[in-house]
Amino acid sequence: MRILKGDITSFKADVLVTAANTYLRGGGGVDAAVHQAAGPELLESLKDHNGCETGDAVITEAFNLDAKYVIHAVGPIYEDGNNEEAKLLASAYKRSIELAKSVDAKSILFPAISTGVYGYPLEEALSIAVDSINLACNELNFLGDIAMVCFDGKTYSLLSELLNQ
Ligand code: AR6
Repeated sequence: MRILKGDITSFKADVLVTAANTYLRGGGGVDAAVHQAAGPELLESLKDHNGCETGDAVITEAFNLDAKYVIHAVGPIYEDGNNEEAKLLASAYKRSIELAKSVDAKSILFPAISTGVYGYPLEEALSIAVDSINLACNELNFLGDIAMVCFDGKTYSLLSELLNQ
């Protein structure tokens, strides 16, 4: 897994993952940046979907983004860690890789799902991200390139430490 720093919309890949909410009608954080860069057709195309469960994801075209598809993954809102948050976060990553594989994508960019507005403790969320991505790639035999895009310095340095990079 590679680590990139910056705005996810400034990088190119077959699939760009955004951190969405269950309504799939746009939002703040990384989702706002993705919708802004993709253009209004992204929101239109999401209207074909009747929302998305936490821990699941949906795939759309990428419109004006430098990508083929956008995967809208819904991570958990962190409460106290006793509401299946870890399982749901891991599932959001796994479902995204499953969907990327289903369209034969060769490269995926992930943001740090749930670590912004949804309040997941950063270090724990990054460790779950790394483990669940590795596990899902093995289980699903996904051989493409995966990068985590870190928007801020703290996320970047914690992830670099976790991955010994
Ligand atoms: N590129 C990459 N990462 C970014 C960007 C960007 N342009 N902007 C923010 N991040 P968040 P969540 C990082 O809040 O916690 C939305 O309103 C950010 O620093 O975007 O899963 C949705 O609609 C953090 O590390 O997502 C939902 O309602 C990470 O992306 C809710 O927020 C995730 O932060 C989802 O909350």
